[in-house]
Amino acid sequence: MAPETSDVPEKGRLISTPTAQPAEDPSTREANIPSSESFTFEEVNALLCSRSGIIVALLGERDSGKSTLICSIYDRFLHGPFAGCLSCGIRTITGLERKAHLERTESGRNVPDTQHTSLAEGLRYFHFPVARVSEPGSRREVIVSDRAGELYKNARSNSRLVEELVELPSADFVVLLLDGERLSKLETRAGAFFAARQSLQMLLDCGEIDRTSKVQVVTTKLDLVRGSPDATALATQIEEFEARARRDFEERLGSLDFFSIAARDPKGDLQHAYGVDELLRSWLDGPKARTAIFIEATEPKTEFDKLAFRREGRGESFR
Ligand SMILES: Nc1nc2c(ncn2[C@@H]2O[C@H](COP(=O)(O)OP(=O)(O)OP(=O)(O)O)[C@@H](O)[C@H]2O)c(=O)[nH]1
Ligand SMILES: [Mg+2]
Repeated sequence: MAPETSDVPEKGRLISTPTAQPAEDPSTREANIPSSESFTFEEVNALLCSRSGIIVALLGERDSGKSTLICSIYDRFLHGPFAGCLSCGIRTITGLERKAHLERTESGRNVPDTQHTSLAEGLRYFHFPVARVSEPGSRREVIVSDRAGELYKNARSNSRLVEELVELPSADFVVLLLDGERLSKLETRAGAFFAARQSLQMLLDCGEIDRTSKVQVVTTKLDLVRGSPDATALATQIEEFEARARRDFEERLGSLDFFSIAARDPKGDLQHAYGVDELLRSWLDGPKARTAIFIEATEPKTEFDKLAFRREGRGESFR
């Protein structure tokens, strides 16, 4: 995958805090969304009442690479166009910079890292407003959720916790990360495949995903997968996992697609955000249109609908 600009962060290396920040977006002032660390569920709702957006719910066990994926999108946009798009006014720069701190030279580290997301941080959303380079008026708000992997792990064995995953009903894409590091080691491989299958099964059984859901399973840390001592056998096992998941789940979902990424290969063999451009393009290609979410005074279905319904005084709390 060739870089789209020569000014890409050096492969896998620590990078300095960039001085060029994405331009402020005046239109978000109209929506009354202040610049912030990250967006809450309510702030995303307010933003998407007035504009077209795509909500991506990132799911995955602890250390599967959720936060690093978010940081890699941010880093690539700081250095120019990415995935055929320009960034036009990220509002959650403070939170993204904080997330990216351990990959900056200023952190004093020798190798880049990402800080573990704690349960106490709850559900947070990060904002990537983008426009296609070839079509500057094509602005879309891409909003990506992040939270601690512990909750997803705990929810696999406790279906009552699934109700806490409020990001799911509103998501245009449910993106389940399959940890490439766990796959690369024989002792953790079976557990990683099992966790991904069990997550899909549980979300379907609880009705959190259904025939309207676009689900993407993303194998992360492709550098480690390819560097595994039995890389050929592992590649076959990943193919078998995907085929079985298609057989068992595809008919019950809107779509089921598979991707591989290396958001940050510390050795630098793979380009920074390797494969992430393809993922971002897929989000821009296939969202539900969401210009104004609440038009009809019908019973709300998604969490965002329910919240707006309550705010407008149109009904009781539904969940
Ligand atoms: N080798 C390699 N390591 C990666 C890659 N992406 C992420 N990592 C590492 O994987 C570890 C976990 O990444 P995180 O992004 O913090 O994972 P997370 O899913 O956010 O984890 P929680 O916050 O605990 O839920 C970090 O040490 C990252 O540096 C990659 O592409 N290649
Ligand atoms: Mg995290």
